[in-house]
Amino acid sequence: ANTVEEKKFSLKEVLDTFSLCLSENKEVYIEHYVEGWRGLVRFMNSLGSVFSFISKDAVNKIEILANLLNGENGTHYITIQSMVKYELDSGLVDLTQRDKHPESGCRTLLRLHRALRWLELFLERLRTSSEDSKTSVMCSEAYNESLAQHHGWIIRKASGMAFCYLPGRPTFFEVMNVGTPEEVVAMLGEALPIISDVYNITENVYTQHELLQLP
Ligand code: 1PZ
Repeated sequence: ANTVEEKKFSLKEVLDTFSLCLSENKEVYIEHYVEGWRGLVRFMNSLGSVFSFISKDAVNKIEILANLLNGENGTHYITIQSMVKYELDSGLVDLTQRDKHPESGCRTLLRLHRALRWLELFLERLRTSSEDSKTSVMCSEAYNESLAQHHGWIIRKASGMAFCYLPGRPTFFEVMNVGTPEEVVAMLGEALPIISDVYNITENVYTQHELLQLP
C-alpha cells in the first residue's frame, strides 16, 4: 500500500489548498495562499529546468510573504485584508515608486495575484481544449492577456521562449497526476471557480484601496 510519503504529487491537492484560503466572511488567508503557491512551484519545477527563472522569482515572493507572516508583526498578516489595512495604516507601502519599502507584503502579493490570473486563464483553456490543442499556445495566450501587460520586453521574450518547452497536452495531463483526461477536465471544472473566487476577492480589495499599480 502507498504511504503518504510515496504518494505521487497531484495537482488536485495543490488546487485544493486554494479552497482553504477563504474564510467564512470571504477574507483570504495568507498562510494557505502561500501554501498553494508552494505547490504550484513544485509542479512547475517538475516540468523542467527551463522554468527555473520563473520559479526562482515566485519562491522569492513566497518567502517574503511567509517571513512577514512568521515575523514579529505576523498577526497583521493573517489575511490579505488585514495585511492591506496594516501596511497602509502604518505607511509600509511605497505607492508611487520603489523606495523605502521595496518588499512590502502588498506589492509582493500583487505579483502573485497577477500570476494567479494567468493560472486561471491557462487552466480554463486547458479545461476546454481538444486533444490536439497546443499547451504553448494556451499558455502564451493566457500570458498575453494577463501578466505580460506588467512585464518588460526582456521578461516577455524569456517567457515566450520558456513556453515552447512546455510538454504537450497528453504529457501535461499525465504530470498533473489526476487520472484520465476526463478526470483532469472534471477536476479543473471544480478547482477553477475556487481560484476565480480567491482572485476576484483579492482584486476587489486591491481596487478599493487603489493598489493595483503598486511599483
Ligand atoms: C507551467 C508553465 C509556467 C508558465 C508561467 C507563466 C508565467 C511567466 C512569468 C515569468 C516571469 C518570471 C520572471 C520574473 C519576473 C518579475 O519581474 C515579475 C515582477 O516582479 P518584480 O520584478 O516587480 O519584483 N514577477 C512576477 O510577475 C511573478 C511571476 C510569478 C510566476 C509564477 C508562475 C507559476 C506557474 C504555476 C504553474 C502551474
